[in-house]
Formats: sequence, C-alpha cells, structure tokens
Amino acid sequence: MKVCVVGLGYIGLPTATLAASAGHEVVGVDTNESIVDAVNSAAPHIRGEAGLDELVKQVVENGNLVASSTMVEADVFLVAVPTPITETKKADLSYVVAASESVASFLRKGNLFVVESTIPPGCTKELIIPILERSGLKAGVDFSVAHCPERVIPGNILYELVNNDRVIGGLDELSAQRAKEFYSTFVKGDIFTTGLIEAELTKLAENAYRDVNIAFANELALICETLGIDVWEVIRLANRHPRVNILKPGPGVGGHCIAVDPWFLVERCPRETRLIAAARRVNDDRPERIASMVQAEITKLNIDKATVACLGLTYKADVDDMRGSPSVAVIASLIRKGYEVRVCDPYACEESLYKCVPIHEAVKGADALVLLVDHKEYRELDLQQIRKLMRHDIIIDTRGVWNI
Ligand code: SAJ
Repeated sequence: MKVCVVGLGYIGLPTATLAASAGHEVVGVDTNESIVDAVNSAAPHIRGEAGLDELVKQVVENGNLVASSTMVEADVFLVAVPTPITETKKADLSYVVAASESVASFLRKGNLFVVESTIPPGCTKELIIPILERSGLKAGVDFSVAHCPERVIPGNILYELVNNDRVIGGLDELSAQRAKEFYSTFVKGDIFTTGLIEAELTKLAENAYRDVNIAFANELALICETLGIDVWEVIRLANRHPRVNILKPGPGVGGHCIAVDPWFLVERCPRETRLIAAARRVNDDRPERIASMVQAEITKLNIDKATVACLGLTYKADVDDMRGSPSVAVIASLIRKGYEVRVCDPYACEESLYKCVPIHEAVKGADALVLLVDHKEYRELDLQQIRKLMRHDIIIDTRGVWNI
C-alpha cells in the first residue's frame, strides 16, 4: 500500500523504514528539510539505533522509502509527531493539530488514518477527527481512524517495533481491523484491538506506572539519605521478596515520555490523579536534591571555589538523547551554587550546551565527582586512580553502580 508517515523522528523514521521493508511504498513527510535530506541520502539523523542505518539504506536505495517536506496522497497515513508539555504541564498538541490539518486536505475515501503519537484520553475523537472531517469526508464512513501508540525503548527501537505486542484503538471495528491488518505486515508481536480512548489511556497508563514506580525508588532514596542508610543495599534485599521489584533511584526522570505523559492524565483528570501528580513532583525534585547533597559534602571542606566533575549528560545510560535530561538540571543547579563544573559524556558532547572534556581532564584537581549517567564507559572506572587525580575525594554515585 502507499503509506505516508508524518514525522520522521525517533518513532516515525523506524516505523517508515519497517513499513518500507515490508514492501509498502512509503513517503516520509517532515517539515525539517535537513531530516528529509538526511533520509534521502540514507544517512539517518537518528543514531545509536541497532540496525536502523542499514535498513534505511536498503529501503532508500530500493526506492520503497522517500522523504519529502510536502504532503502526498496515500492509502494509509501514520502521524508520529512530538507531543511535549508546556511550561504549565499542559499537553502541547500543536504538532498533532498541524499534522492532522496537513493530512486533511489529502484525505481520500477509503483511507486509513493512524495517530501513533502519545495523546491525552479523548484526543483522537475530540480534536483530531473534527480536523480530518474538514475534508468533507466522514470518519468511520468515508475513512477509518485508529490510534496505535508505540512502546519501544530508545536504543532498541527497531527490534521492539517488530517484536513488542501492540495495542490498536479503532474508531470502530472496521478501523481497528484495517489498522491491525496494516501493522501485521511488519509487527510480529501480538496485536490487541480496543477502542480509541482505551488505547490512548493504555499508553499513558504504561508510562505513568513507570513514573510512579521510579518515584517510589527516589522517595526510598530520600529516606535512606536522611537516615544515613545505603538505599542500594535496601533495594537489593527487598527485591529478594518474590513479589517486590523496586526500581532504581536516580538523579531524576528524563526523556520525552516518562516525565511528560503522566501530565496528560493530571490535566485530563486533576481530581483523580493525586498519586500520579505527586510522583511527578518527587521525580522533578530529584535533580535539586542531588545538587544539595553535593553542596552539603563540599561545605564540609570549607574551601572557596570548589570544582565538581559531572559524568553523564544524556537522560539515561548508553543513549545520545538529551531530552529532559535530569543531569542538565543537576549541572545547572551546581553552577548556580557557584561551583566550577566540568562535564563529560561520550554520547552527547557535540550538541550539549556544556563544553565536554575528557574524563581525566574533568577529574584532575576536582573536589567532587558525581556520576549522573551510568554509561557503560563509566561502570568500570578505576576509582582509586581517579581519586589520585582529584584534590578532594567527594564521590557521589546517583546510579548505584560504583562500589564506593
Ligand atoms: N529511570 C530511573 N530509574 C529506573 C528507570 C528509569 O531513574 O529504574 C529514569 C531513566 O534514567 C530516565 C527515565 O527514568 O531518565 C526514563 O527512562 P526509561 O528507561 O524508564 O524510559 P524511556 O523514556 O527510555 O522509555 C519509556 C518506556 N516506557 C516504559 O518502560 C513503560 C518505553 O517502553 C516507551 O515506549 C517510552 O517510554 C515512550 O516512548 O513512551
């Protein structure tokens, strides 16, 4: 079938590539000309995704995938554009609106329209479908509508897009079945169909569940920091219980999903989301807490201009994605406290707003060393050697991977 994928980001490009490798004729539409050019020259802008470069090259060279900055007619439209939050934690649906508007004028009888972006409950029916019906066509009569949220983990997107189970919400049974038939051409996981709002809420439930559980781990860390207990020891022992699985404390929750999606639920159901909202605040308070812990240790040194070496800028280990990174919040707070802060990260330096230095340059003469991201390069560091380079030996591991 002719497929138009709107949005060639972390989800759109791998999805377009997989659909093209399944034999569909795919046009990837993106408003960013540099992304369009990168895809058409088979040099994708998404890095660190196993197998993506090769697959993009294959489908671009065989002509099954073409990128364009202008909308086209198609049999299937897939919208995979960002849905961030505003400063006031409200869903920013401007990209979804713009994508839906651009599709509406190319919509034809018999089309299938699928929105993959994570959206608030009710959004497809209350916001997107009315935009599509400006075409004069009637949803559920002239064209089908479905919502198929992704659930892939950055760093392993292609594999998970193919092998994870998928949930598809349909405006009606026909829409759900048509979407299921389409996704079955490249998804090997089980595909479960349901209603539109159920699919919207399922995605948000998955990520809110994770955020609440990370908040529990971070609150446990707060308790242990206050009581002078090693939280990692407590978690290790508690998780020996057959039905306990406490997640890992950290410097906060980053990325463009876990820290964002729960706010869609808080906005839609403010009175029913006390726990979800509280978890967001616990996680959002974590970076300042880490910076204060560093400050408390440095204050004991009674020195003027302290130097802090921070390892890790990305939002989590072994990825190059900086979006919403709590490390950036920790570093900004340490700078506000008046420290000289040196930063290194093997994955994210070129686009980082902080100048990165090699690790030995960062720690040389430093008073404190803070591990913010447990990249594999940092897990096996020889701390004895590192300590010899430092002026003082304050070492704070926010990820529980060092034996200090
Ligand atoms: N984090 C912790 N402690 C933990 C786990 C994570 O502090 O025990 C932090 C990470 O360091 C990171 C943040 O939380 O800063 C989010 O990382 P993540 O690995 O939990 O999630 P993402 O954002 O990489 O991917 C999530 C996944 N959702 C779930 O696991 C329920 C993924 O399946 C989703 O597809 C993705 O969000 C998304 O796009 O929605």
